[in-house]
Amino acid sequence: MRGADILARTLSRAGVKHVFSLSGNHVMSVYDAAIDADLDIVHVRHEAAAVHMADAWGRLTGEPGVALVTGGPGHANGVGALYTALASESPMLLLSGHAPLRELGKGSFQEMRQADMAAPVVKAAFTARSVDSLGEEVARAWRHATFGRPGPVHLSLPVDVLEAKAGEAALPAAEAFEVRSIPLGAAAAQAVAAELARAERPLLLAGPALATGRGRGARSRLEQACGMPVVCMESPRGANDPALGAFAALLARADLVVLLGKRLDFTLRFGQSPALDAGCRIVLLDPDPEALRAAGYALGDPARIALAVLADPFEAAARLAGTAGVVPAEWADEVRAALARRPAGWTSLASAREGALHPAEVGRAVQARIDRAREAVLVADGGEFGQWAQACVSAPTRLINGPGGSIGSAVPFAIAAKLARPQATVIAMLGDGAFGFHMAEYDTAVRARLPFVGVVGNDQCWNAEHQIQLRAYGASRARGCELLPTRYDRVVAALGGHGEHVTSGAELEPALERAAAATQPACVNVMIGRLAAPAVHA
Ligand SMILES: Cc1ncc(C[n+]2csc(CCOP(=O)(O)OP(=O)(O)O)c2C)c(N)n1
Ligand SMILES: [Mg+2]
Repeated sequence: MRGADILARTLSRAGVKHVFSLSGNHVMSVYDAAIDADLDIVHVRHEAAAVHMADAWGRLTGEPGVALVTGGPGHANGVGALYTALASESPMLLLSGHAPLRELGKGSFQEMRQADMAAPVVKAAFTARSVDSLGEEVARAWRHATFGRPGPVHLSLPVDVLEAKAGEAALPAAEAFEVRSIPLGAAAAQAVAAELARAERPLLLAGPALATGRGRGARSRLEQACGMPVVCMESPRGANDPALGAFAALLARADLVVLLGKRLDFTLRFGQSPALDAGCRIVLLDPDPEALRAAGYALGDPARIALAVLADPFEAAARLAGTAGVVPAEWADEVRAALARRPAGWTSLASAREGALHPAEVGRAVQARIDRAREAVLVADGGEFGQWAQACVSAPTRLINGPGGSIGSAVPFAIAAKLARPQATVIAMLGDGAFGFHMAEYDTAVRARLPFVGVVGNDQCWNAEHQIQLRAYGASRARGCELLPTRYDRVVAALGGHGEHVTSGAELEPALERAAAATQPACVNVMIGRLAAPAVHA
């Protein structure tokens, strides 16, 4: 076998069926090997899209998504998108072709220190050293991506390693993909349960890992045990994420906060008052000692740390579900009510302007469509429109940009979601700015026959930044953030998809219906007003 065969068969042994990829000289042997290893290649139009797809796959399935790109510029194009996967704690692999080891230092074609370039945006980055160790190196990358706090791992694949020969013995055994967890010990679980029992107003906060498909089961068991929601925080807006309703006011009143793999970072204002009460005690459960250290440093006052324990968020949630008791019912009701709170006026919000809809109108129509679907995935992306989407629309499965706060990933996310959940209605709501990043991926969706519905909130603007200009510098200096009333629906139609253009409320529902029924990927291009993101107050 060539190294390329070992790689492809190792992935296949790990259970990989699809690889998100953009071709290149360095990896064509892997394309060849993929045929015999029965790996499907989703061939994209930009390497960053392949990384976003692997990210979405990781979040939805809990198994690492795999992106395969070529060396040098292909790798460089992909690296930027790892930022989002790292912040969202998404297990995935970026596999990049690489100049041959025998030519390093001589000026090889596309020679670059690829692992160094990826290092700041991954859990680990390394370069395969030999064909004999390649299988084990891939398995190690696989384990590392899911171990502890999940995240992206990079492995560079030198051409001469991919082309060298080795025997069957170089293939890793099935056990090589088993990931050991960091359990929450019984004594520690009892101690957390005791803290919870003592508290009057406790809160359970989860990081992005528990918001994924893999986290859902453990989370809901813990919710049942405590009689209270586990609050997933996966927005850079922290407690002010409009999807969390009026949660910020409640957080400020808590007397105990249990962080299940949730970082005590800027999203929690480092635990300081007034975001948290100055007397609020903190339980830190985290698989990463560095995160425990940073939390202690951010908090400043060791007396506020009730407990700090090294544990997987998944394991911790599962174990606590068996030990923790029910929290005071009145408080639990308050938590539920705060999360559900939306201003009463929202149900009737409508645009006052001819030819432009209110984002909340769009949200209501999408919610109605999602409610009629047997299974649905919601993707939200962009600035102010993305915030409206998150505030107005909910779905059993949701993918957002995450704490990294990067825009532009929605189209690749939606494509990967349709591949992971073929039966689901996949709807991506995204701003016109965000749409521009990866609109060429509609071509990928057409070729791969992965229909989804992209709903573009077209305000002809990078509105989130325009709103900053209005607030900080005044209307007369709000310049340079305009876009055009572009017919993105026609762009999608030109790529072989289905396009709808919506300029009035009456057109919206029928257009969404046709888009959802289309056999091709669809774009519903909705002209909207330039509204600031919503804020929900207590
Ligand atoms: C990769 C990246 N680049 C830039 C930004 C800054 N940014 C945040 S929101 C936004 C505007 C997005 O415009 P659009 O998608 O049209 O949404 P709108 O705010 O107009 O509703 C920009 C430029 C970012 N968050 N991520
Ligand atoms: Mg916009």
